[in-house]
Amino acid sequence: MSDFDPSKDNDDGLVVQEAKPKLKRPPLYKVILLNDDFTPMDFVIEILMDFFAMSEEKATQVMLQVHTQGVGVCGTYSKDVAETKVYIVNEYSREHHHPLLCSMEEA
Ligand code: TYC
Repeated sequence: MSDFDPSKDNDDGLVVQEAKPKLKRPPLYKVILLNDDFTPMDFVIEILMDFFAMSEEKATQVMLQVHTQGVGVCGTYSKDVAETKVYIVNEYSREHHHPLLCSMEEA
C-alpha cells in the first residue's frame, strides 16, 4: 500500500536541494581585420561601412587602427553571425584581388 497521505507533507523529513540551472550564455566572437601592405585604405573603409554598418568616420578610425597596430575589431557577434561576416569579407576581398584578411576570436 502507498504511504501517501495528501494531508501531510510526505517528505519523510528529507531536505531536497534543487539543482542549480546549468545554463551558460553562448560565447561571443570578435570579428577582426588584419593589416597587410597592399589592400587600399579606401577598400578597407568600404568594407567596414558596407558589412559592419559603420559611419565613414568610424570606419576610417578602425582602418587606421588596423593600419598602425596590425589588428582591429569590426564588431562582436554570436558565433554564426561572426562566421558569416568573416566569410563574406574574405570572399569579397578575394573577388577584388586584395589580400585583406578577416578573422574571429572569442570575445
Ligand atoms: N596597410 C594598408 C595600406 O597601407 C591599409 C590597410 C588597412 C590594409 C587595414 C588592411 O586591414 C587593413 N594600404
